[in-house]
This record gives sequence, structure tokens and C-alpha cells, in this order.
Amino acid sequence: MANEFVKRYKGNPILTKKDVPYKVETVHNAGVVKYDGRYIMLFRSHLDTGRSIIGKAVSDDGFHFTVDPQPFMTCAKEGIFAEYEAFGVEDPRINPLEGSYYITYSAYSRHGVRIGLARTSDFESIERIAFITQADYRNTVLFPEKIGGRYVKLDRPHSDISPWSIWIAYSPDLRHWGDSRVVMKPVMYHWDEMKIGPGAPPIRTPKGWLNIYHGVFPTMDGSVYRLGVCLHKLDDPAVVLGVCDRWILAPEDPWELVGYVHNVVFTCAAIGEPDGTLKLYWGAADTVMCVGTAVIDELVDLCLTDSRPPF
Ligand code: BMA
Repeated sequence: MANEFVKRYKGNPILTKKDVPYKVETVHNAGVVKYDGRYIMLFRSHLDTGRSIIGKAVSDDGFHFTVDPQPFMTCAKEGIFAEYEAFGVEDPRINPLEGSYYITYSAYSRHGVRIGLARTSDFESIERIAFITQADYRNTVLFPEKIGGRYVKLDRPHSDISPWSIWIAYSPDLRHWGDSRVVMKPVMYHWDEMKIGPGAPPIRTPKGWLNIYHGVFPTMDGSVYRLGVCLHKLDDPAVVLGVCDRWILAPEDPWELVGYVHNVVFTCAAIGEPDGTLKLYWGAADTVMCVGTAVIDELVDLCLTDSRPPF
């Protein structure tokens, strides 16, 4: 019997390529945020070239979304952004910070994959700011406030000599980042043994920052992507207070098991609600979008009571 930390919405999948008014092959790995009383979703779609663009959808309840007639973000046409986004833009996270919404996205090119930072304040126009990593990095999330006077991000550099892990870094201005160090690593022969990466932007709770991350396990039938939770110390998020030993979500529904990439649940967004629940959004099999709900306190307790060390 599957664990029940995340209750799947009965109407899953909530968004598929059939809901998109322009031609795409997939709808997945979306950032979501509450803006002006509505839910805004920025979702990734593969084109039939195999490269990705980002679309926008809007919802009143967080479950039923309507897609804009045109894509929201395609690869830049000029300058440094064109050079480093030539193969597409992927997996946006929407990070609310100081009244703006910062979008961290994976930019692909012949130089590898790196993280772009863009800003919007109205979800109509978007301003690209900078690349905030070198290659090869993916999965960057920003904390929603300055901590100790600095901006803070989590991300996932690639390494050939160590399983891919979650790192932290700090910045005075969101452009220049340093003081980086590793905060959490995969555990051998565990559900996340191959690699881990930040998922949703961290959620503030009284006991710490809740980080919903993805972990990957290699099998003879390809890799399985699942989701887990850990908790970072509020005033020093480099300290991981606990990592839940078990996953909280694994591929189970038919559209999670089979699709563009089989056996994938992958998150870029979770939204804390006033009633103490959260809405967790995930891309299923890199093909469709799904949502579920969880109780924030239960996830926090899992990190603290059923935990393994971060290393
Ligand atoms: C990762 C990324 C994600 C994707 C996942 C499963 O490496 O490419 O965008 O969802 O693989 O294919």
C-alpha cells in the first residue's frame, strides 16, 4: 500500500497538451504561485523538435487551469541569453521575493545547462536578469526572503565523482553568488541514491524551511523519479535539521508510470495555503501536470521524526 502523505487530486491530470491552444507534445514541470487571488502556472512543453518552451495557465482554485493563447517564454533571440538558451528553456520555478516574482529556469545550449534568472511583476512581461550559475547546473530555487542580510539559493551542480547533491549559495544582489557548500547528499542503495535536486521553492514553517526535493534511483528499466522532504534551519538554511527517510510521492498513476519519460514525478512548485495544507504540483512522466494536497505539519514532522542524516 502506498504511503498517503500526499493526497492525489481525483481530477488528475489537471493539464495536458490537449488544453494548450498551440502545438506542443508535453505539459510538465511547472512553477506555480498565487498572484492577485489566482493561481498562475508556468509550465514546460516539449515542441516536436524535442526542445522546450514555457507556457502560462491561470486558475481560480488551483485545480482547473486555462492556458494563454501564446507561449509565455521561448528562447531569447539575441545577446548572451540567445547564446545560452539556444536549445530551450525548461523547468521554471516561480520564486516570490520582495514583491516580485523571480523565475529560475534551466537554459540549454551547446555549452551545457545553466540557470537563468528572470523577473516579472505582472506575469505579462518578463525581464531576463542574469545567468546565476555556470554549466552544468539545474534545479535552482530561491528562499522567499533574505536570510542574514543575503539572498539564498539551493541548486544542483553536476559531478562525475560524487552523486549529484543539493548545494547552497548566497548573494548580496541576486547576480553574484558565493560561499557555496553542499548541504545534502544521496544515500547509497536508498530511493534517492543516484541524485537529488531541489524541487519547490522552500516554504517557511515555524520549525524550519520545508524543502520538497526529487530523488532518483537507477534500475535496469531506467531511472525512477520520486519526491522527498527535508527541513532547513530558519536562520541558517545550510543546516539541514532532518531528511525524511521515506519518499512522499512515487509514480503510481498510469500517467506517472508511462509517458515521454516513464516513472517520473517531478516538482517545481508547492503552495502553502492559510488552512495549513499545501498544494503540491508535479509533472508526471514528463507528459502531463498533476496536483495533490498535503498537511504541512505532517511533512515537517516526517523530516524530524523519521529522519536520516543529510550526508
Ligand atoms: C531530469 C530533468 C527533468 C525531467 C527528469 C525526468 O534530468 O530533465 O526536467 O523531468 O529528468 O526526465
